[in-house]
Amino acid sequence: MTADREKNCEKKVKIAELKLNKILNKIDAINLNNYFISNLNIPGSNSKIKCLTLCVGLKKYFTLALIVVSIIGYWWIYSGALITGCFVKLPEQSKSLFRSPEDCSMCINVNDVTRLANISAEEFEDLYAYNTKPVIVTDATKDWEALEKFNFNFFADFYRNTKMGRKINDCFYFAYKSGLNSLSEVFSMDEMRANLSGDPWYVGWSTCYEEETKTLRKYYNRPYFLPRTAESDMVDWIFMGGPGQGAHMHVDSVRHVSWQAQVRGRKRWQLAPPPECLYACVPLAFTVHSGEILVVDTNRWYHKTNVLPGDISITIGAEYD
Ligand SMILES: O=C(O)CCC(=O)C(=O)O
Repeated sequence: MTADREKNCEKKVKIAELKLNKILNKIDAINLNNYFISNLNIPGSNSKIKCLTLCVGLKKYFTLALIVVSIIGYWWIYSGALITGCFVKLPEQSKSLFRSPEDCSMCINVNDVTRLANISAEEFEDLYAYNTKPVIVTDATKDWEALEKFNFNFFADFYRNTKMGRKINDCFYFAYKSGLNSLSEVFSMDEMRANLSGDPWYVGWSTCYEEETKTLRKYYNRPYFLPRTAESDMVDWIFMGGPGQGAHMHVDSVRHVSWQAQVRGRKRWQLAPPPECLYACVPLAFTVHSGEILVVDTNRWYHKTNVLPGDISITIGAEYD
């Protein structure tokens, strides 16, 4: 009886070993690279082997494709980051979602905009240059040629004939609701629209080449009231367009406070405190007339503009530190 049992047991162990071997063989067959190499030259390989060979081949291509895609993806993200300084470009509107909360002392007791004239750079520095109360200086563009020369055709000629290395569509550009997607589209507009008789439009752009900024700056000066030590980058902003148009309510994430000279036309500004200060502060609204310069921290005040009826609106602006 015991001998029988032992035999039975041995049989079962053998069967188990056989099954295990079968499984191990299968696993070995799934060791695809070995399988591919060992079966590649077998004449008359059956269809299963062919299929496995094909799968292995595909697997190799897949691995290769994955490597190529990873390299291209890495290069794309990295080179983008080198050019723009960031890895992910956020849509303009989403930037305000990620700003840090404001200290509401920036807007408490600010109930209106102050108009100033004949103010020294020292006094301006002490009282206005670096605080958050918006001010308008009314006498700072008196000798600016821009007031006379800047119009749609001036910029159209300037950018069409530019020989200063600026490609017309380089730098920042804002189309707002114009449907004009680049500066070249702006300056290929038909005459009727350019004269504000067709579809309304409003656009903004920055200069970004030293030569371009230098050439434009021949038509306007550094505002006389800016602190003597204040410096500006070689980047200016230009906003241009017709009545009823303007920038939507937004907050900027530029580096510094800016001055904005109304070279032509009149523009209504609405400033709103940041949402977290809505109960502590009041919104402001005022008109900037031709020849006046607004100084405002657009990184802290939400702002919206609207060109008033009449002439085309042209604004030149720059940041200062
Ligand atoms: O001048 C305008 O219409 C818009 C200005 C503006 O939005 C800005 O400077 O951030």
